[in-house]
Amino acid sequence: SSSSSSSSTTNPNARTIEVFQSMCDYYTKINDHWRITAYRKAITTLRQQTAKKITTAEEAYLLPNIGSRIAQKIEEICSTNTLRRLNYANLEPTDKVLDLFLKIHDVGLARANKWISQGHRTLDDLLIRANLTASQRLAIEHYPDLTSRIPRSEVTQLAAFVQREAFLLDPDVELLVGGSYRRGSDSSGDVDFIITKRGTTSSSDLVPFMNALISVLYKKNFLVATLAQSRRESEGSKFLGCCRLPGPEGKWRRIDLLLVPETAYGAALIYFTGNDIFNRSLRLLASKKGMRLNQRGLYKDVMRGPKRVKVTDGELVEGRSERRIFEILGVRWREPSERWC
Ligand code: DCP
Ligand code: MG
Ligand code: MN
Repeated sequence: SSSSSSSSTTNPNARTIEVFQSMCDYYTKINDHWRITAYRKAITTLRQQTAKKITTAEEAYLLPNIGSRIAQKIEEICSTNTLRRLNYANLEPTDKVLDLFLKIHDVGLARANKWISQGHRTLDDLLIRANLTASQRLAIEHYPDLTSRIPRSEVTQLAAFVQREAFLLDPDVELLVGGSYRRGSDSSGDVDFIITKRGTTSSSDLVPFMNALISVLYKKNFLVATLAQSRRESEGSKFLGCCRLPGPEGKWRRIDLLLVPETAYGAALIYFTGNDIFNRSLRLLASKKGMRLNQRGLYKDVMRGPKRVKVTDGELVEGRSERRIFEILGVRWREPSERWC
């Protein structure tokens, strides 16, 4: 998702950004493009206000890309620490149910509306009466855990646990946490591991390692669920599941393991560092230059038909190096912390 909270450099507007992000997540789920854009632009502006907390509508309105309605919301957040609109009690009854269902991991608008049309109104309704996949059932049973964000310090601990076990299996394998964590976020929706090893040319080279890692992490009671898994090269080899820190306090957290050959590491780093908007703009830029960027590499001589529809794949120009991809695209290097959109 696009979720992210404040930057770890503790921006004085962190709370406002966090509330706006929740609004953004909600509007993303219900496909309200106009509001998504408005909140995203406001978040970008607030991120740049690193020296000053914006507290009044007047000063907010003077900033770029902030209209009068958003400006009023900034003031409301600063005086009440929240937004009435965000408060569960102020949503329309049908909105409340929709909001509840949309927060279930991997549930979109179509699925949520279908459940509502079938008469379901609560999580218990779903657990008792709806036809659920195993993953949906797990996501609902662990709803409070899986819908709360993971503090940065906990992501660091979760990462250390995985990295330790990985090192014991194969010290040459590299595991890096991408996603919002690599962008410096104070909290994350999940933990995104990008896994590679020197000398690999296909993600299937890493599948035996991943299988061994998953098995040992289950044995240590760190992994608690598998939501999806793919070992095929075409879809990218990955594992999506849930994990928890040892001890009674350990909450269920979403974890993604992505296997990447060294030959595609740079392109994969760009993709899995995000954010999604930043990725979209880099891809569009590549396409305007007659190239194509995806999580495997930057390609040239891509044949395109009408409406930029790709006809041929083209030839790989660069996959290994993140920096080289930026250079070839002709864009200045952006540190992960500068890739918020
Ligand atoms: N990504 C993308 N397009 C998507 C989904 C993901 O480009 N539709 C990329 C960019 C994301 C990265 O994958 O940054 C990881 O996806 P996440 O959903 O885990 O998003 P983040 O890590 O950025 O945020 P969160 O803190 O919510 O996990
Ligand atoms: Mg993530
Ligand atoms: Mn993820």
